[in-house]
Amino acid sequence: MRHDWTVDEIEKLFELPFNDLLFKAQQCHRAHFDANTVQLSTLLSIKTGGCPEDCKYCPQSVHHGTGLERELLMKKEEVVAAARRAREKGATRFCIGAAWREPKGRAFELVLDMVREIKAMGLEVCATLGMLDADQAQRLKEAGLDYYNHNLDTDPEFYGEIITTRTYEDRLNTLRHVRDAGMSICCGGIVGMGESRRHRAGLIAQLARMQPHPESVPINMLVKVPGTPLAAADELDAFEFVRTIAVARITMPASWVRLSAGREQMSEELQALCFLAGANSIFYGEKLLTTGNPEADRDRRLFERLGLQPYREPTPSSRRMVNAVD
Ligand code: SAM
Ligand code: DTB
Ligand code: SF4
Repeated sequence: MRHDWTVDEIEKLFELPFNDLLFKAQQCHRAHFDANTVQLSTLLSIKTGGCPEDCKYCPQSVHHGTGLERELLMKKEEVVAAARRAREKGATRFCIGAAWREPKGRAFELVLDMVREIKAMGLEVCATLGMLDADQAQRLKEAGLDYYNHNLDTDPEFYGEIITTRTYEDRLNTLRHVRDAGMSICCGGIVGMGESRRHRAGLIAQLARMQPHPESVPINMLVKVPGTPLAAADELDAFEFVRTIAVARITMPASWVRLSAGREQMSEELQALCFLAGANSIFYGEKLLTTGNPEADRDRRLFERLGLQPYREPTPSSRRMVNAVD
């Protein structure tokens, strides 16, 4: 497994003829995974809106007038009931998200309780709660958290255009704490924010240079939410999105690459191309955090039409598929 990718090399992958790029991605995918299996994670926003950070893409920031209704931290019983429904529908991982800069005080204790209960249901548990210190990461691990999601979002050189209230270094520090605590990392980014291809290559280089690679790599297509500064961002060419997935697959061949936000706005044919490019994980269930996602029934029908199988087993915290070598 390589961890020394340069931005130039990755940009060259982006420049390949589409068919050559997809062929290469398929080869990598098939060397490490069953190419017809897709992992399903269900998201739940346990604390919505009112976030002090200024991420330009995000409907939950207090800095943007999106009209989103703020909600307090959900009760554990409601969260556990949602996790049970997700499990019944076939998800193997439940991911709880909170619109916080970082977790604090009693709210953090309540989240630890939620993690324990969801874990006891036989689901994998993921959380995305903002920045963590070393002690918080350790406590989440002890509560049974399998994955922590914390995205780099974009290239370090473009980052300042998107977020000013938290640095790239802050993000890398949180990821370090998650790794040191022994949890798996879910880390990716967003495309379609007006960044260049070079910036997309730069984001993938940051991820692919991590050692080990993040076990899960969400590639989000910007969801343009009215009221956010990026609401009128130019549409990204759909093939460029597929290329980004393919490049993530080639550079991080044994990671789960997630076709993440933006599926509701995509045709099923485009989603099929993403699976062909090596995406093997999705968010499953009618809602992401605050925006929509395809209905579960619709995804099940799509899987049937494509002969895709949901991955049935929880994927424990280390790398886990056929032939994976690191
Ligand atoms: N507040 C925490 C944080 O930012 O670390 C956790 C929740 S935050 C909403 C999780 C991720 O969702 C962000 O890092 C970003 O990549 C993604 N996201 C948020 N809004 C999005 C949008 N409009 N389109 C695509 N992805 C989005
Ligand atoms: C990730 O990379 N994408 C998810 C998850 N991690 C937490 C969130 C997408 C959010 C899309 C906008 C919303 O629904 O608020
Ligand atoms: Fe807050 Fe996370 Fe949204 Fe940024 S992405 S505004 S940190 S909820």
